[in-house]
Amino acid sequence: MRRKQKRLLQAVGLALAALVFLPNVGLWALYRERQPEGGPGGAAAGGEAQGSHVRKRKEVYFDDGQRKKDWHDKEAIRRDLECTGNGEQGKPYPMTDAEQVDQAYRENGFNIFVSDKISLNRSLPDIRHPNCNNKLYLEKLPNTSVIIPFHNEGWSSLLRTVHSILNRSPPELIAEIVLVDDFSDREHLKKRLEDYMAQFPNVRILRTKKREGLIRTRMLGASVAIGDVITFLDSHCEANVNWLPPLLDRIARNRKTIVCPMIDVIDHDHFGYETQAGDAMRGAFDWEMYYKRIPIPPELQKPDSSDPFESPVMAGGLFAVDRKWFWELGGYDAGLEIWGGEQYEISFKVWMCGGRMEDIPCSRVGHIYRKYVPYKVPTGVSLARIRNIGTGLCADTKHGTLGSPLRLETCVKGRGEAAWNNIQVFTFSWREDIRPGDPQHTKKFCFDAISHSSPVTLYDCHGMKGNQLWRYRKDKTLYHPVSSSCMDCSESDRKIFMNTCNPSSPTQQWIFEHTNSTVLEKFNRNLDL
Ligand code: UD2
Ligand code: MN
Repeated sequence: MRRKQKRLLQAVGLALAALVFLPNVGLWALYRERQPEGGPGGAAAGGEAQGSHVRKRKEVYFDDGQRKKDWHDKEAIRRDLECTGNGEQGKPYPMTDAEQVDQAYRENGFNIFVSDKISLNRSLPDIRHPNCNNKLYLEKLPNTSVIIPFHNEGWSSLLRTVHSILNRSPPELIAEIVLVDDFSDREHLKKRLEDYMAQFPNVRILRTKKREGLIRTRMLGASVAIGDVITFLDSHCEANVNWLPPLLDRIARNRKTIVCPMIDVIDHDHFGYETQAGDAMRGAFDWEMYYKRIPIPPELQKPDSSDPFESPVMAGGLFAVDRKWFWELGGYDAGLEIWGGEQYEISFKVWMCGGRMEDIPCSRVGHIYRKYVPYKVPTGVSLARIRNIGTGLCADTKHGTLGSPLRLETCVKGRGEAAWNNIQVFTFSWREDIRPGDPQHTKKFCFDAISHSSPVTLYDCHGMKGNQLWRYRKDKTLYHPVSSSCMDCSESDRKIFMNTCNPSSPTQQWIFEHTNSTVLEKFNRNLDL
Protein backbone atom coordinates (compact mmCIF):
# COMPACT_ATOMS: atom_id res chain seq x y z
CA MET A 1 0.00 0.00 0.00
CA ARG A 2 2.65 2.43 1.03
CA ARG A 3 4.81 1.76 -2.06
CA LYS A 4 1.78 2.11 -4.29
CA GLN A 5 0.95 5.44 -2.73
CA LYS A 6 4.51 6.58 -3.21
CA ARG A 7 4.44 5.65 -6.91
CA LEU A 8 1.15 7.42 -7.36
CA LEU A 9 2.57 10.51 -5.76
CA GLN A 10 5.66 10.33 -7.99
CA ALA A 11 3.50 10.03 -11.09
CA VAL A 12 1.33 12.97 -10.08
CA GLY A 13 4.46 14.99 -9.30
CA LEU A 14 5.95 14.23 -12.72
CA ALA A 15 2.73 15.11 -14.48
CA LEU A 16 2.56 18.40 -12.60
CA ALA A 17 6.18 19.20 -13.43
CA ALA A 18 5.48 18.49 -17.11
CA LEU A 19 2.44 20.72 -17.01
CA VAL A 20 4.46 23.53 -15.58
CA PHE A 21 7.72 23.26 -17.49
CA LEU A 22 7.21 21.52 -20.85
CA PRO A 23 7.46 24.04 -23.70
CA ASN A 24 4.29 24.84 -25.63
CA VAL A 25 1.93 22.74 -23.46
CA GLY A 26 2.37 23.62 -19.84
CA LEU A 27 1.64 26.65 -17.69
CA TRP A 28 4.96 28.07 -18.86
CA ALA A 29 3.54 28.34 -22.38
CA LEU A 30 0.46 30.04 -21.02
CA TYR A 31 2.66 32.43 -19.09
CA ARG A 32 4.74 33.18 -22.17
CA GLU A 33 1.58 33.89 -24.07
CA ARG A 34 0.73 36.60 -21.60
CA GLN A 35 4.18 38.17 -21.60
CA PRO A 36 5.48 40.28 -24.42
CA GLU A 37 8.78 38.66 -25.41
CA GLY A 38 11.77 39.86 -23.48
CA GLY A 39 10.48 38.20 -20.37
CA PRO A 40 9.17 39.57 -17.14
CA GLY A 41 10.84 42.81 -16.14
CA GLY A 42 11.98 43.30 -19.73
CA ALA A 43 9.17 44.82 -21.68
CA ALA A 44 7.00 45.24 -18.64
CA ALA A 45 9.63 47.32 -16.86
CA GLY A 46 8.48 50.87 -16.41
CA GLY A 47 4.94 49.80 -17.14
CA GLU A 48 5.33 50.04 -20.89
CA ALA A 49 5.38 47.08 -23.21
CA GLN A 50 7.01 46.85 -26.60
CA GLY A 51 5.11 45.25 -29.38
CA SER A 52 8.01 44.69 -31.74
CA HIS A 53 8.69 41.05 -30.98
CA VAL A 54 5.18 40.03 -30.19
CA ARG A 55 4.75 37.24 -32.69
CA LYS A 56 2.62 39.18 -35.18
CA ARG A 57 -0.40 39.41 -32.91
CA LYS A 58 -2.32 42.61 -32.83
CA GLU A 59 -2.93 42.44 -29.12
CA VAL A 60 -1.03 40.96 -26.27
CA TYR A 61 -2.00 40.41 -22.71
CA PHE A 62 -0.37 42.26 -19.95
CA ASP A 63 0.49 40.13 -16.91
CA ASP A 64 -2.30 41.67 -14.85
CA GLY A 65 -4.69 40.59 -17.55
CA GLN A 66 -5.20 43.98 -19.19
CA ARG A 67 -5.45 44.11 -22.96
CA LYS A 68 -3.17 46.41 -24.91
CA LYS A 69 -3.12 47.60 -28.47
CA ASP A 70 -1.25 49.56 -31.08
CA TRP A 71 -2.98 52.97 -31.12
CA HIS A 72 -1.21 54.35 -34.21
CA ASP A 73 -3.50 55.61 -36.95
CA LYS A 74 -1.46 54.08 -39.76
CA GLU A 75 -3.71 55.47 -42.47
CA ALA A 76 -3.41 59.06 -41.21
CA ILE A 77 0.36 58.67 -40.84
CA ARG A 78 0.61 57.48 -44.46
CA ARG A 79 -1.55 60.38 -45.68
CA ASP A 80 0.56 62.91 -43.77
CA LEU A 81 3.75 61.57 -45.33
CA GLU A 82 2.44 62.45 -48.77
CA CYS A 83 1.74 66.12 -47.98
CA THR A 84 3.78 68.74 -49.77
CA GLY A 85 3.50 72.52 -49.58
CA ASN A 86 4.26 75.45 -47.26
CA GLY A 87 5.48 74.25 -43.89
CA GLU A 88 4.50 70.62 -44.61
CA GLN A 89 6.53 67.98 -42.77
CA GLY A 90 7.25 70.78 -40.29
CA LYS A 91 9.70 72.42 -42.72
CA PRO A 92 10.57 76.11 -42.31
CA TYR A 93 8.50 78.40 -44.50
CA PRO A 94 10.70 80.38 -46.94
CA MET A 95 9.95 83.94 -45.82
CA THR A 96 10.11 86.93 -48.11
CA ASP A 97 11.29 90.31 -46.78
CA ALA A 98 7.70 91.56 -46.87
CA GLU A 99 6.74 88.76 -44.51
CA GLN A 100 9.38 89.65 -41.93
CA VAL A 101 8.09 93.09 -41.02
CA ASP A 102 7.31 94.21 -37.47
CA GLN A 103 3.63 94.17 -38.25
CA ALA A 104 3.66 90.38 -38.66
CA TYR A 105 4.70 89.91 -35.01
CA ARG A 106 2.91 92.73 -33.24
CA GLU A 107 -0.31 90.99 -32.31
CA ASN A 108 1.01 87.59 -31.28
CA GLY A 109 4.73 87.85 -30.68
CA PHE A 110 5.18 85.34 -33.54
CA ASN A 111 4.86 85.70 -37.30
CA ILE A 112 1.16 85.44 -38.07
CA PHE A 113 1.72 86.12 -41.82
CA VAL A 114 3.71 82.90 -42.01
CA SER A 115 1.16 81.03 -39.89
CA ASP A 116 -1.60 82.12 -42.28
CA LYS A 117 0.32 80.65 -45.25
CA ILE A 118 0.55 77.17 -43.73
CA SER A 119 -2.23 74.57 -43.90
CA LEU A 120 -4.35 74.16 -40.76
CA ASN A 121 -3.86 70.43 -41.26
CA ARG A 122 -0.16 70.53 -41.92
CA SER A 123 1.91 67.38 -41.53
CA LEU A 124 4.68 67.14 -38.93
CA PRO A 125 7.87 65.11 -38.89
CA ASP A 126 7.68 62.06 -36.63
CA ILE A 127 10.74 62.82 -34.52
CA ARG A 128 9.93 60.38 -31.73
CA HIS A 129 12.43 57.81 -30.52
CA PRO A 130 12.17 54.82 -32.93
CA ASN A 131 11.01 52.56 -30.07
CA CYS A 132 7.81 54.60 -29.83
CA ASN A 133 6.58 52.97 -33.01
CA ASN A 134 6.45 49.62 -31.22
CA LYS A 135 4.82 50.60 -27.98
CA LEU A 136 1.43 49.25 -27.07
CA TYR A 137 -0.94 50.95 -24.66
CA LEU A 138 -3.98 49.79 -22.76
CA GLU A 139 -6.88 48.99 -25.03
CA LYS A 140 -9.25 50.70 -22.61
CA LEU A 141 -8.07 54.22 -21.95
CA PRO A 142 -9.89 57.05 -20.16
CA ASN A 143 -11.13 59.82 -22.42
CA THR A 144 -10.10 63.44 -22.04
CA SER A 145 -11.35 66.99 -22.22
CA VAL A 146 -8.71 69.12 -23.92
CA ILE A 147 -8.75 72.60 -22.40
CA ILE A 148 -7.23 75.48 -24.30
CA PRO A 149 -7.19 78.93 -22.68
CA PHE A 150 -6.63 81.82 -25.09
CA HIS A 151 -6.28 85.56 -24.94
CA ASN A 152 -6.30 87.38 -28.28
CA GLU A 153 -4.81 84.39 -30.07
CA GLY A 154 -4.19 84.53 -33.83
CA TRP A 155 -6.82 82.89 -36.02
CA SER A 156 -4.66 80.37 -37.87
CA SER A 157 -2.52 79.47 -34.84
CA LEU A 158 -5.62 78.74 -32.73
CA LEU A 159 -7.31 76.75 -35.48
CA ARG A 160 -4.20 74.75 -36.24
CA THR A 161 -4.09 73.75 -32.56
CA VAL A 162 -7.64 72.40 -32.78
CA HIS A 163 -7.12 70.72 -36.15
CA SER A 164 -3.95 69.00 -35.03
CA ILE A 165 -5.75 67.54 -32.01
CA LEU A 166 -8.69 66.31 -34.06
CA ASN A 167 -6.41 64.92 -36.79
CA ARG A 168 -4.01 63.10 -34.51
CA SER A 169 -6.15 61.77 -31.68
CA PRO A 170 -8.33 58.65 -31.62
CA PRO A 171 -11.85 60.20 -31.72
CA GLU A 172 -13.13 58.00 -28.89
CA LEU A 173 -10.50 59.46 -26.55
CA ILE A 174 -11.54 63.07 -27.08
CA ALA A 175 -14.57 63.74 -24.89
CA GLU A 176 -14.46 67.39 -25.98
CA ILE A 177 -12.21 70.31 -26.76
CA VAL A 178 -12.99 73.32 -24.59
CA LEU A 179 -11.74 76.65 -25.90
CA VAL A 180 -11.78 79.15 -23.06
CA ASP A 181 -11.61 82.76 -24.17
CA ASP A 182 -9.97 85.02 -21.59
CA PHE A 183 -11.82 88.19 -22.52
CA SER A 184 -10.25 88.67 -25.96
CA ASP A 185 -11.24 91.73 -27.94
CA ARG A 186 -10.26 90.65 -31.44
CA GLU A 187 -13.18 90.38 -33.83
CA HIS A 188 -12.16 87.02 -35.34
CA LEU A 189 -12.48 85.36 -31.93
CA LYS A 190 -16.15 86.22 -31.56
CA LYS A 191 -18.96 85.10 -33.90
CA ARG A 192 -16.54 84.03 -36.62
CA LEU A 193 -14.91 81.54 -34.25
CA GLU A 194 -18.28 80.25 -33.08
CA ASP A 195 -19.48 79.74 -36.66
CA TYR A 196 -16.28 77.96 -37.57
CA MET A 197 -16.31 75.62 -34.58
CA ALA A 198 -19.97 74.73 -35.16
CA GLN A 199 -18.73 72.13 -37.67
CA PHE A 200 -17.10 70.16 -34.84
CA PRO A 201 -19.77 68.83 -32.47
CA ASN A 202 -17.31 68.20 -29.64
CA VAL A 203 -15.67 71.64 -29.65
CA ARG A 204 -17.09 74.07 -27.09
CA ILE A 205 -16.33 77.74 -26.56
CA LEU A 206 -16.52 79.32 -23.11
CA ARG A 207 -15.78 82.92 -22.26
CA THR A 208 -14.67 84.64 -19.07
CA LYS A 209 -16.64 87.74 -18.04
CA LYS A 210 -13.51 89.78 -17.40
CA ARG A 211 -9.82 89.35 -17.99
CA GLU A 212 -8.83 86.57 -15.61
CA GLY A 213 -5.36 85.49 -16.71
CA LEU A 214 -4.45 82.04 -17.84
CA ILE A 215 -4.72 80.33 -14.44
CA ARG A 216 -8.33 81.16 -13.66
CA THR A 217 -9.17 80.70 -17.35
CA ARG A 218 -7.86 77.12 -17.24
CA MET A 219 -9.81 76.54 -14.02
CA LEU A 220 -13.02 77.72 -15.67
CA GLY A 221 -12.46 75.17 -18.43
CA ALA A 222 -11.63 72.43 -15.93
CA SER A 223 -14.76 73.18 -13.91
CA VAL A 224 -17.08 72.33 -16.82
CA ALA A 225 -15.02 69.46 -18.24
CA ILE A 226 -16.75 66.11 -18.68
CA GLY A 227 -13.78 63.90 -19.63
CA ASP A 228 -12.15 61.43 -17.24
CA VAL A 229 -8.89 63.26 -17.76
CA ILE A 230 -8.20 66.92 -18.45
CA THR A 231 -5.44 67.83 -20.85
CA PHE A 232 -4.29 71.44 -20.93
CA LEU A 233 -2.66 72.89 -24.03
CA ASP A 234 -1.66 76.42 -25.04
CA SER A 235 -3.56 78.08 -27.87
CA HIS A 236 -0.63 77.85 -30.33
CA CYS A 237 0.32 74.17 -30.33
CA GLU A 238 0.47 71.30 -32.80
CA ALA A 239 -0.07 67.76 -31.55
CA ASN A 240 2.23 65.21 -33.18
CA VAL A 241 1.82 61.52 -34.12
CA ASN A 242 0.02 59.36 -31.54
CA TRP A 243 0.54 62.01 -28.84
CA LEU A 244 -2.45 61.12 -26.68
CA PRO A 245 -2.48 57.36 -25.86
CA PRO A 246 0.97 57.38 -24.17
CA LEU A 247 -0.28 60.13 -21.82
CA LEU A 248 -3.61 58.51 -20.98
CA ASP A 249 -2.00 55.10 -20.49
CA ARG A 250 0.12 56.37 -17.60
CA ILE A 251 -2.91 57.94 -15.92
CA ALA A 252 -4.95 54.77 -16.41
CA ARG A 253 -2.25 52.83 -14.55
CA ASN A 254 -1.95 55.34 -11.72
CA ARG A 255 -4.56 58.06 -11.53
CA LYS A 256 -2.30 60.21 -9.39
CA THR A 257 0.26 60.62 -12.19
CA ILE A 258 0.43 63.95 -13.97
CA VAL A 259 1.99 63.53 -17.41
CA CYS A 260 3.62 66.00 -19.76
CA PRO A 261 4.41 65.52 -23.43
CA MET A 262 7.81 66.52 -24.82
CA ILE A 263 7.38 70.10 -25.93
CA ASP A 264 8.85 70.74 -29.36
CA VAL A 265 9.65 74.15 -30.80
CA ILE A 266 7.65 75.74 -33.59
CA ASP A 267 9.88 78.60 -34.70
CA HIS A 268 8.26 82.02 -34.16
CA ASP A 269 9.67 83.27 -37.49
CA HIS A 270 9.44 80.49 -40.08
CA PHE A 271 7.32 77.89 -38.21
CA GLY A 272 9.88 75.09 -38.69
CA TYR A 273 9.25 72.22 -36.23
CA GLU A 274 12.09 70.76 -34.16
CA THR A 275 13.02 69.46 -30.72
CA GLN A 276 14.16 71.78 -27.96
CA ALA A 277 17.90 71.95 -27.43
CA GLY A 278 18.95 68.73 -25.69
CA ASP A 279 15.46 67.25 -26.20
CA ALA A 280 14.62 65.13 -23.13
CA MET A 281 15.64 67.10 -20.06
CA ARG A 282 14.27 67.53 -16.56
CA GLY A 283 12.30 70.54 -15.46
CA ALA A 284 13.96 72.69 -12.80
CA PHE A 285 14.09 76.27 -11.56
CA ASP A 286 16.74 78.67 -10.39
CA TRP A 287 16.94 80.82 -7.26
CA GLU A 288 14.78 83.42 -8.94
CA MET A 289 12.11 80.83 -9.68
CA TYR A 290 12.77 80.95 -13.40
CA TYR A 291 11.96 77.70 -15.13
CA LYS A 292 14.97 75.82 -16.50
CA ARG A 293 15.64 72.56 -18.25
CA ILE A 294 18.62 70.56 -17.03
CA PRO A 295 20.11 67.26 -18.27
CA ILE A 296 18.88 64.05 -16.65
CA PRO A 297 21.67 62.77 -14.37
CA PRO A 298 23.12 59.43 -15.60
CA GLU A 299 21.92 57.50 -12.54
CA LEU A 300 18.33 58.47 -13.33
CA GLN A 301 18.47 57.73 -17.04
CA LYS A 302 16.29 54.85 -18.19
CA PRO A 303 17.83 51.93 -20.10
CA ASP A 304 15.27 52.68 -22.82
CA SER A 305 15.30 56.44 -23.28
CA SER A 306 11.83 56.32 -24.83
CA ASP A 307 10.35 55.29 -21.47
CA PRO A 308 8.61 57.83 -19.19
CA PHE A 309 10.84 59.55 -16.68
CA GLU A 310 10.10 61.46 -13.52
CA SER A 311 9.91 65.20 -13.69
CA PRO A 312 10.43 67.51 -10.69
CA VAL A 313 8.55 70.48 -12.20
CA MET A 314 6.63 70.96 -15.41
CA ALA A 315 7.05 73.76 -17.97
CA GLY A 316 3.46 74.70 -17.30
CA GLY A 317 1.25 74.72 -20.33
CA LEU A 318 0.97 71.19 -21.62
CA PHE A 319 -0.06 68.32 -19.37
CA ALA A 320 -2.74 65.77 -18.63
CA VAL A 321 -4.21 64.97 -15.23
CA ASP A 322 -7.04 62.82 -13.96
CA ARG A 323 -9.92 65.27 -13.59
CA LYS A 324 -10.92 64.22 -10.09
CA TRP A 325 -7.29 64.14 -8.94
CA PHE A 326 -6.81 67.69 -10.24
CA TRP A 327 -9.63 68.86 -7.97
CA GLU A 328 -8.48 66.67 -5.08
CA LEU A 329 -5.20 68.58 -5.36
CA GLY A 330 -7.23 71.77 -5.10
CA GLY A 331 -6.77 72.80 -8.74
CA TYR A 332 -4.74 75.97 -8.96
CA ASP A 333 -4.60 78.76 -6.43
CA ALA A 334 -7.29 81.05 -7.83
CA GLY A 335 -5.40 84.10 -6.60
CA LEU A 336 -2.66 83.66 -9.21
CA GLU A 337 -2.81 86.55 -11.66
CA ILE A 338 -2.45 86.58 -15.46
CA TRP A 339 0.66 84.48 -16.06
CA GLY A 340 3.35 82.41 -14.37
CA GLY A 341 4.20 80.43 -11.27
CA GLU A 342 1.27 78.05 -11.53
CA GLN A 343 3.55 75.30 -12.83
CA TYR A 344 5.43 75.25 -9.53
CA GLU A 345 2.26 75.19 -7.49
CA ILE A 346 0.81 72.16 -9.29
CA SER A 347 4.19 70.38 -9.47
CA PHE A 348 4.92 70.76 -5.76
CA LYS A 349 1.40 69.71 -4.84
CA VAL A 350 1.39 66.54 -6.88
CA TRP A 351 4.71 65.38 -5.44
CA MET A 352 3.80 66.35 -1.88
CA CYS A 353 0.34 64.80 -1.96
CA GLY A 354 1.32 61.26 -2.88
CA GLY A 355 1.18 61.63 -6.64
CA ARG A 356 3.91 61.74 -9.23
CA MET A 357 4.81 63.57 -12.40
CA GLU A 358 6.37 62.23 -15.56
CA ASP A 359 7.57 63.39 -18.95
CA ILE A 360 6.56 61.06 -21.74
CA PRO A 361 9.07 60.87 -24.60
CA CYS A 362 6.67 59.08 -26.95
CA SER A 363 4.18 61.96 -26.75
CA ARG A 364 5.26 65.10 -28.57
CA VAL A 365 3.47 68.42 -28.99
CA GLY A 366 4.87 71.50 -30.73
CA HIS A 367 4.53 74.95 -29.17
CA ILE A 368 5.27 78.40 -30.58
CA TYR A 369 7.63 80.11 -28.16
CA ARG A 370 6.95 83.81 -28.64
CA LYS A 371 9.54 86.43 -29.48
CA TYR A 372 7.96 88.81 -26.99
CA VAL A 373 4.79 89.07 -24.94
CA PRO A 374 2.14 90.71 -27.11
CA TYR A 375 -0.61 91.11 -24.57
CA LYS A 376 -1.14 93.64 -21.83
CA VAL A 377 -0.54 92.58 -18.27
CA PRO A 378 -3.03 94.71 -16.33
CA THR A 379 -1.73 94.09 -12.83
CA GLY A 380 1.26 92.56 -11.17
CA VAL A 381 4.63 93.10 -12.76
CA SER A 382 4.86 96.02 -15.07
CA LEU A 383 6.49 96.75 -18.38
CA ALA A 384 7.50 100.27 -19.25
CA ARG A 385 9.94 102.53 -21.01
CA ILE A 386 11.92 104.91 -18.82
CA ARG A 387 12.05 108.38 -20.41
CA ASN A 388 14.10 111.25 -19.08
CA ILE A 389 12.24 114.58 -18.90
CA GLY A 390 15.30 116.79 -19.30
CA THR A 391 16.67 115.13 -22.43
CA GLY A 392 13.53 113.48 -23.79
CA LEU A 393 15.63 110.32 -24.29
CA CYS A 394 14.96 106.78 -23.06
CA ALA A 395 17.04 104.33 -21.06
CA ASP A 396 18.29 101.82 -23.64
CA THR A 397 20.22 98.61 -23.15
CA LYS A 398 20.91 97.74 -26.77
CA HIS A 399 24.58 98.69 -26.56
CA GLY A 400 24.88 97.97 -22.89
CA THR A 401 27.28 95.23 -21.98
CA LEU A 402 27.42 93.92 -18.46
CA GLY A 403 29.19 96.44 -16.25
CA SER A 404 29.24 99.29 -18.78
CA PRO A 405 27.24 102.43 -17.95
CA LEU A 406 23.62 102.46 -18.93
CA ARG A 407 22.90 104.76 -21.89
CA LEU A 408 20.18 106.98 -23.26
CA GLU A 409 18.87 106.64 -26.80
CA THR A 410 16.07 108.10 -28.86
CA CYS A 411 12.81 106.58 -27.64
CA VAL A 412 11.34 104.00 -30.01
CA LYS A 413 7.59 103.96 -30.40
CA GLY A 414 5.26 101.40 -28.93
CA ARG A 415 5.98 98.06 -27.30
CA GLY A 416 6.41 96.15 -30.57
CA GLU A 417 9.45 94.54 -32.02
CA ALA A 418 11.47 97.77 -32.33
CA ALA A 419 11.17 98.51 -28.62
CA TRP A 420 12.05 94.93 -27.93
CA ASN A 421 15.16 94.95 -30.15
CA ASN A 422 16.44 98.09 -28.49
CA ILE A 423 15.50 96.71 -25.11
CA GLN A 424 13.81 99.87 -24.04
CA VAL A 425 11.24 97.78 -22.20
CA PHE A 426 11.83 97.26 -18.49
CA THR A 427 10.29 95.13 -15.79
CA PHE A 428 9.82 96.26 -12.21
CA SER A 429 9.90 92.98 -10.46
CA TRP A 430 8.50 92.04 -7.07
CA ARG A 431 12.09 92.04 -5.88
CA GLU A 432 11.97 95.82 -6.28
CA ASP A 433 14.72 95.92 -8.89
CA ILE A 434 14.61 97.18 -12.48
CA ARG A 435 15.58 94.87 -15.30
CA PRO A 436 15.48 94.97 -19.11
CA GLY A 437 12.97 92.77 -20.92
CA ASP A 438 9.55 91.42 -20.10
CA PRO A 439 8.91 89.22 -17.08
CA GLN A 440 8.95 86.05 -19.16
CA HIS A 441 12.17 86.69 -21.00
CA THR A 442 13.96 89.11 -18.77
CA LYS A 443 17.69 89.26 -19.24
CA LYS A 444 18.31 88.95 -15.51
CA PHE A 445 20.52 92.02 -15.52
CA CYS A 446 19.51 94.73 -13.09
CA PHE A 447 20.09 98.44 -12.69
CA ASP A 448 22.94 98.64 -10.21
CA ALA A 449 24.83 101.54 -8.64
CA ILE A 450 27.68 101.27 -6.18
CA SER A 451 27.87 104.82 -4.85
CA HIS A 452 26.32 108.30 -4.83
CA SER A 453 28.51 109.33 -7.80
CA SER A 454 29.01 106.12 -9.79
CA PRO A 455 27.58 105.27 -13.21
CA VAL A 456 24.40 103.19 -13.29
CA THR A 457 25.38 99.86 -14.79
CA LEU A 458 23.74 96.56 -15.59
CA TYR A 459 24.80 93.84 -13.23
CA ASP A 460 23.61 90.24 -12.67
CA CYS A 461 20.42 90.43 -10.64
CA HIS A 462 20.89 89.14 -7.13
CA GLY A 463 17.44 89.81 -5.76
CA MET A 464 18.95 90.98 -2.47
CA LYS A 465 17.92 94.62 -2.81
CA GLY A 466 21.05 96.53 -1.69
CA ASN A 467 22.65 98.23 -4.69
CA GLN A 468 19.79 97.05 -6.91
CA LEU A 469 16.93 98.53 -4.86
CA TRP A 470 15.20 101.52 -6.46
CA ARG A 471 12.27 103.76 -5.55
CA TYR A 472 10.23 105.93 -7.85
CA ARG A 473 9.23 109.05 -5.95
CA LYS A 474 6.33 111.43 -6.46
CA ASP A 475 8.79 114.12 -7.57
CA LYS A 476 9.65 111.76 -10.49
CA THR A 477 13.16 111.00 -9.27
CA LEU A 478 14.53 107.46 -9.24
CA TYR A 479 15.90 107.19 -5.75
CA HIS A 480 18.60 104.72 -4.70
CA PRO A 481 18.14 104.20 -0.92
CA VAL A 482 21.54 102.57 -0.29
CA SER A 483 23.48 105.59 -1.51
CA SER A 484 20.76 108.14 -0.71
CA SER A 485 21.21 109.59 -4.21
CA CYS A 486 19.22 109.87 -7.45
CA MET A 487 19.56 108.68 -11.03
CA ASP A 488 20.78 111.45 -13.32
CA CYS A 489 21.98 111.65 -16.91
CA SER A 490 23.80 113.84 -19.37
CA GLU A 491 22.66 114.68 -22.86
CA SER A 492 26.19 115.19 -24.21
CA ASP A 493 27.57 111.68 -23.61
CA ARG A 494 24.19 109.99 -23.03
CA LYS A 495 25.40 108.25 -19.88
CA ILE A 496 23.25 107.53 -16.84
CA PHE A 497 24.86 108.02 -13.42
CA MET A 498 24.13 108.70 -9.78
CA ASN A 499 24.08 112.17 -8.33
CA THR A 500 23.08 114.08 -5.22
CA CYS A 501 19.30 114.36 -5.37
CA ASN A 502 18.03 117.56 -6.86
CA PRO A 503 14.36 117.02 -7.63
CA SER A 504 14.09 120.32 -9.51
CA SER A 505 16.65 119.20 -12.13
CA PRO A 506 14.84 117.85 -15.23
CA THR A 507 17.71 115.42 -15.93
CA GLN A 508 16.82 113.70 -12.65
CA GLN A 509 13.17 113.40 -13.58
CA TRP A 510 12.00 110.22 -15.25
CA ILE A 511 8.70 109.11 -16.67
CA PHE A 512 7.55 105.52 -16.76
CA GLU A 513 5.60 105.14 -19.97
CA HIS A 514 2.91 102.52 -20.62
CA THR A 515 2.39 101.60 -17.07
CA ASN A 516 -0.27 102.27 -14.52
CA SER A 517 -0.27 103.82 -11.10
CA THR A 518 -1.33 100.62 -9.31
CA VAL A 519 1.86 98.95 -10.39
CA LEU A 520 4.03 101.79 -9.23
CA GLU A 521 2.19 101.86 -5.95
CA LYS A 522 2.96 98.19 -5.51
CA PHE A 523 6.57 98.79 -6.51
CA ASN A 524 6.81 101.49 -3.89
CA ARG A 525 4.80 99.77 -1.21
CA ASN A 526 7.47 100.13 1.47
CA LEU A 527 8.54 103.59 0.52
CA ASP A 528 8.51 106.20 3.18
CA LEU A 529 8.32 109.35 1.08
C1 UD2 B 1 4.57 79.15 -20.31
C2 UD2 B 1 3.64 78.00 -20.57
C3 UD2 B 1 2.23 78.48 -20.37
C4 UD2 B 1 2.03 78.92 -18.94
C5 UD2 B 1 3.06 80.01 -18.66
C6 UD2 B 1 2.94 80.54 -17.26
C7 UD2 B 1 4.46 76.21 -22.02
C8 UD2 B 1 4.75 75.78 -23.39
N1 UD2 B 1 3.88 77.43 -21.87
O1 UD2 B 1 4.45 80.33 -21.10
O2 UD2 B 1 1.29 77.50 -20.66
O3 UD2 B 1 2.14 77.84 -18.05
O4 UD2 B 1 4.36 79.56 -18.94
O5 UD2 B 1 3.68 79.90 -16.32
O6 UD2 B 1 4.71 75.48 -21.08
N2 UD2 B 1 -3.49 83.32 -21.75
C9 UD2 B 1 -4.72 83.64 -21.23
N3 UD2 B 1 -4.87 84.80 -20.52
C10 UD2 B 1 -3.81 85.65 -20.29
C11 UD2 B 1 -2.55 85.30 -20.78
C12 UD2 B 1 -2.41 84.11 -21.50
O7 UD2 B 1 -5.69 82.90 -21.41
O8 UD2 B 1 -4.02 86.67 -19.66
C13 UD2 B 1 -3.34 82.06 -22.49
C14 UD2 B 1 -2.58 82.15 -23.80
O9 UD2 B 1 -3.43 82.42 -24.88
C15 UD2 B 1 -1.96 80.76 -23.88
C16 UD2 B 1 -1.71 80.39 -22.43
O10 UD2 B 1 -2.56 81.21 -21.67
O11 UD2 B 1 -2.82 79.83 -24.44
C17 UD2 B 1 -0.27 80.58 -22.00
O12 UD2 B 1 0.21 81.89 -22.27
P1 UD2 B 1 1.51 82.16 -23.15
O13 UD2 B 1 1.47 81.33 -24.38
O14 UD2 B 1 1.65 83.62 -23.34
O15 UD2 B 1 2.63 81.63 -22.18
P2 UD2 B 1 4.06 80.93 -22.54
O16 UD2 B 1 3.88 79.88 -23.55
O17 UD2 B 1 5.07 81.96 -22.84
MN1 MN C 1 2.42 79.61 -25.06
